[in-house]
Amino acid sequence: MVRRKVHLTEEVRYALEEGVPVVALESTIISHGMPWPGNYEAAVAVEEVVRQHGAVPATIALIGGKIRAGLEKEQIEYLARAGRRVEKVSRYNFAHVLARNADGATTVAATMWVASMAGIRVFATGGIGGVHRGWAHTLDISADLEALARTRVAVVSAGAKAILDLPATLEYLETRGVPVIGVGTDTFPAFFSRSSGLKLAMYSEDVAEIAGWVHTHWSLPDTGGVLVANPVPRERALEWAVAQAAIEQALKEADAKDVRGKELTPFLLQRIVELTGGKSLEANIALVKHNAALAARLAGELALCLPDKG
Ligand code: PSU
Ligand code: MN
Repeated sequence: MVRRKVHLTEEVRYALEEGVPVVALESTIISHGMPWPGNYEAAVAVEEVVRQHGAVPATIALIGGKIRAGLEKEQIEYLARAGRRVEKVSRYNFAHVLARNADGATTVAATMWVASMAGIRVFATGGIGGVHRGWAHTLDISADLEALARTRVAVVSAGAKAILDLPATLEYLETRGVPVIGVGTDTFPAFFSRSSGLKLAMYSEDVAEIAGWVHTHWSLPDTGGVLVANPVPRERALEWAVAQAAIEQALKEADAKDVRGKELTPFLLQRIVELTGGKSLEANIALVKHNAALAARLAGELALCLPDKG
């Protein structure tokens, strides 16, 4: 059996060979998470933030049946323009997209998988998927949580998306052995808002200290990912009440229209952008950049802990 190879750009290949810090970035947020042309501008800007903080960005996607870590600008533009015409790829449909030589925008779950195949240890996103509200009826639990349980990658996110059942999401992460580390906060961030009010067991402001914790986690057998929870910058945060009102409304509409499964998250995010007059999109872009900066610094610190991949 030949193992599928991950196609790297020159920049990413060189960085991985020479031990330069690398930060993985996902592509579902480009094709399904934000509208054109802001999605293209944001994706390119996020890559730039990673570079400014001393790491090489590796945006991950499936293009033409190839697994790619590191994209050319034209490829990012293609994913941004194509939007929903590009399949949203998680782990369950990853092989199906490859086998058809098709294109896919990778979710957090799929991006973590590719990052780990390529030897990339740090990944920046907006907010991870999690346990959906009403999970007891739908059993809708994002594959992102299973990926965090299984795959050794540190994911920097602004907590989980506020459209979710956040207490249940934290419970699930605890059950599956995933450390959740707050950055400068002892509560779980709620994506558009800085805090959900839910207490975290671990937090620090010091990136080197966080890297040390991640490194120690990976020195133990059978450990998987780590969630580094970095709150949205204060000046772009939505007020809790404003965010909740938009979320409640969007959830009601999704229910009325029977939007489910993989369509649910993109639908809710898009409606919330409309309902907040674009404020949630500004928050989303700001928090992804903020996470990218932290991820680059974390990758730098981890490179000091892990001279060769570990
Ligand atoms: N966070 C964002 N925008 C997004 C997503 C997360 O700010 O578009 C995407 C991620 O790719 C995440 C996915 O993995 O939504 C979760 O989808 P689901 O709930 O269907 O697993
Ligand atoms: Mn789901």
